[in-house]
Amino acid sequence: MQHDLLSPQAPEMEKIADGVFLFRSNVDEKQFMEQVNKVIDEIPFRHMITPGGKKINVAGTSMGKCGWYSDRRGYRYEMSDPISKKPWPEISSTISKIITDAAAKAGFNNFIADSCFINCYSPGVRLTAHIDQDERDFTQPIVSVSLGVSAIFQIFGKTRGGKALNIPLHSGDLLIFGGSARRLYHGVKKLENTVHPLTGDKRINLTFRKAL
Ligand SMILES: O=C(O)CCC(=O)C(=O)O
Repeated sequence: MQHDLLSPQAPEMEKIADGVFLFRSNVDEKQFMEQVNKVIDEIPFRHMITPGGKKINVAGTSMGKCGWYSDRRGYRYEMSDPISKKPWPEISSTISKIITDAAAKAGFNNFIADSCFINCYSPGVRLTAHIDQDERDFTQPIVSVSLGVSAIFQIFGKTRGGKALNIPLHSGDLLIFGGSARRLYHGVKKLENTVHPLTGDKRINLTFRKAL
């Protein structure tokens, strides 16, 4: 169903599928972008490599107690940046509360993210279908915030192929997937070559997780 965001009937949260909840235009984009800028001043976006030696086309960095990392040694969470040896910048208490409150509205009480991976997509870049499975507790949801250029987020099933549920994500949208959707394959379609006032030709995505 289409909702007019300006009408009083526009829901704050929409259940898209089992375990998948969307909050349209939910966050203050500038506030989140300021947090991203603080992080990249400390630990800039970088293209990691897969354990098999392939470059990951989406550039990334992290904030929180631990950060997701990939190199020849494998996919894992690291307590500090293996290259600069710096601890990952903190998730501010204001942002942490916004994420915890949104998760609670979707039925995931007491979600406290200890890690946030920040993805930076350039035009033409896509995120191949994958499952987030380096975290310890899969009962904890994933909370994802989009900034800048819009993209199509895709949720597949328990296997990589097949028909996807396509969810257009715009700047300021907050998406939660947990419960029965937590371990489904998901990815992002190729980013269009267009610009957004907040990020230029880039899309930034913040993925909040409880990893430890
Ligand atoms: O960019 C997105 O919307 C999703 C990111 C994602 O799936 C991930 O970082 O695992």
